[in-house]
Amino acid sequence: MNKHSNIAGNIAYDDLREWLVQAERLGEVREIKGASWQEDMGLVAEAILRAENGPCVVFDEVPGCPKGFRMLLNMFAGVRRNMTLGFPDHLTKAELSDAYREANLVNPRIIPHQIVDQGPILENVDTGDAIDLMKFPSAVWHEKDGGRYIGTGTYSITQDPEEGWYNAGAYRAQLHDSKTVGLVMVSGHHGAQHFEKHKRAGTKMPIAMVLGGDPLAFFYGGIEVPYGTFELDVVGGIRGRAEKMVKGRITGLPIPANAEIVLEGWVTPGKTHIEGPFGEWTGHYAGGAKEWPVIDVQAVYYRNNPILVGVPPMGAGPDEMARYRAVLRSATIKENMARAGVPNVLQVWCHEIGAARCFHGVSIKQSYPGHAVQAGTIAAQCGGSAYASKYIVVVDDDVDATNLEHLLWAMIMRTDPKRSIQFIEGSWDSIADPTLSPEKKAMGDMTHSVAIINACKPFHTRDKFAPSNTPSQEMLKKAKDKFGWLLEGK
Ligand SMILES: Cc1cc2nc3c(=O)[nH]c(=O)nc-3n(C[C@H](O)[C@H](O)[C@H](O)COP(=O)(O)O)c2cc1C
Ligand SMILES: [Mn+2]
Repeated sequence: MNKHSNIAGNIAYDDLREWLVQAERLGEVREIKGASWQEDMGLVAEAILRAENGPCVVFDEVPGCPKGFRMLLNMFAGVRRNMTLGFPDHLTKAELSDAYREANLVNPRIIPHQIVDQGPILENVDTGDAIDLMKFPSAVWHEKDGGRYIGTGTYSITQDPEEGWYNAGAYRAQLHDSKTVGLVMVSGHHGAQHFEKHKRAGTKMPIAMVLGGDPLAFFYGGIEVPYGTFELDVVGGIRGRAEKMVKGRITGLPIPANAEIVLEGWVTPGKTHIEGPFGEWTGHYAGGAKEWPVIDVQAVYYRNNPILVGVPPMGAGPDEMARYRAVLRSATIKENMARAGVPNVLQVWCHEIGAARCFHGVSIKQSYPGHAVQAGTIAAQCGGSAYASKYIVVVDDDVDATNLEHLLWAMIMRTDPKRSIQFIEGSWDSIADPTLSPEKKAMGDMTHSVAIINACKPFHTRDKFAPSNTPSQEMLKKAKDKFGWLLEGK
C-alpha cells in the first residue's frame, strides 16, 4: 500500500474567485495593471510560465478593455498546486500525483450535475448587438500567432445528438471578430465526435464555451475521461457535491453557474474561417494556418468584473500546462495500467519536457519474462496515453522514473539500442506534432510510430547484470553530512 493512502482530497474552493483567495493566502498572487494584450501579456507568459514556482498573475486595466475585466495567468505552480488539487502543501509533485490517484481514481465517484435557476454567471447576459468579445482581455501569446486567442484556459460543453450525453473538452479558440471565435476540435476528441454526428444529420451543433472558471473543471476539460461521461460529473465526484449548472438560454446546454465567462452559440457544418498559426504545446507552430469551424456566438454570459483564464502553451520545456498534466496524467496512466492487469508498476511519470504527453517513464518491479514490454506497451496505448505518446522508457525499481536525469541515465546505460527499442506503428498522433508530414496531414493520416524503450535489466539474466554503483541511502547521507559543506561555499 502506498504511504499516502490515508490522505483524502479536500477541495477548499468552489469557483475561481474562492481559489484566488486561497492562492492569495499562500502569498503567490501578483497584480499587474496596464499591460497590453498585444505584447505585454505574452511577455509575462514567457517570463513566468516555465518556472516551477512562478506567481499567479492577475492583469487588470488592460488598455482597450473595461476596468475590472481581468485575465488570470499561471494557476498551477508553486505550493498552490497542492491546494488546487486539495492536498497538503508538503507533498512533492510525484506524491501529489499518487495521492490524487488514490483519492480520486481508484474508486472514482460520479455525481451528476444539478440544474439550478440562478448563479453568478447570469449577472450579465449579452445577446444580439450587445455581443462584443473584444471587451475581454484576450492576448496575442506568441510572436507569430495568427491573432488573439480568447480560449486557452477553456473548455467547451457539447451534447451527443444521438446518445444524449454531455461532454466538456478543452479546444482552443482564436478571436476572429466581435461575435465569432474559432474552434479546433481534433478528430477523435469527443467534441469532434459530436460534431461529426451533427454533420451527418445536417444540423448545427449547440455549444457552450467556458472561458474562465473553476480550475478543476478546466483541468478535467483537458484530460482524458471515457466516452459517454460528462467531465463535470467527474468533477462533482471529486468535490463530493454536484456541480451547479444553469440552462443556456439559446441552446439549453448546461452552463456552470459559477463560471466567469461563457460563450453560447452554434457551430455550423461547412462554415469555417482561417485559424492559426498558434505556438502549440509541442513548441512549434505545427498546425500552421488552415480552415477550422467557428462558433457563431449568440449569447455571452459573464460575472461582474469577469476573469478570463489564460493557459498558453509555451513548449520546449516544462510549462504550466505540462506541470498540471504531468500530475494528473501520470496518475491516470498508472491507474489505467493497474486496471489493464499490469502488476508491480511502481512509478509513472509523464515528463514535462514532453509536454506530459510524449515522453513517459515507468518503473516496475520486474516479475516475469515480458513484464517490461507489457508495461511499456500498455503505458503507450491506454486511455490516458494513446493520443500523442511517442517514447516510453521502462526501468527497474532502482531507478527514479520521476527524475529526468536518472531516467535518462538508465535509458542510456542499460539499453542496447537495436535490441532494446521496439516500435508500435499507426498510433494516434496529434496535429501539433511537427514531424507529421504534409502528405500525411493532407490524407488525414494522423498517426505515427511510438518507441517502447526497455531499459530494464534482461529478466532472465538480471542477476548477472553488473551492479550499479549508485550509493546506498546510508552512504549518500553520510557523504552529505560529512562533506556536503564543500558545495556550500564555506
Ligand atoms: C489548454 C488546452 C488546450 C487544448 N487545445 C486543444 C485543441 O485546440 N483541440 C483539441 O482537439 N484538443 C485540445 N486539447 C486537448 C484536449 O482538450 C484533451 O485531449 C481532452 O481530453 C479532450 O477531451 P474529450 O476527449 O472530451 O474531447 C487541449 C488541452 C488543453 C489542456
Ligand atoms: Mn470527454
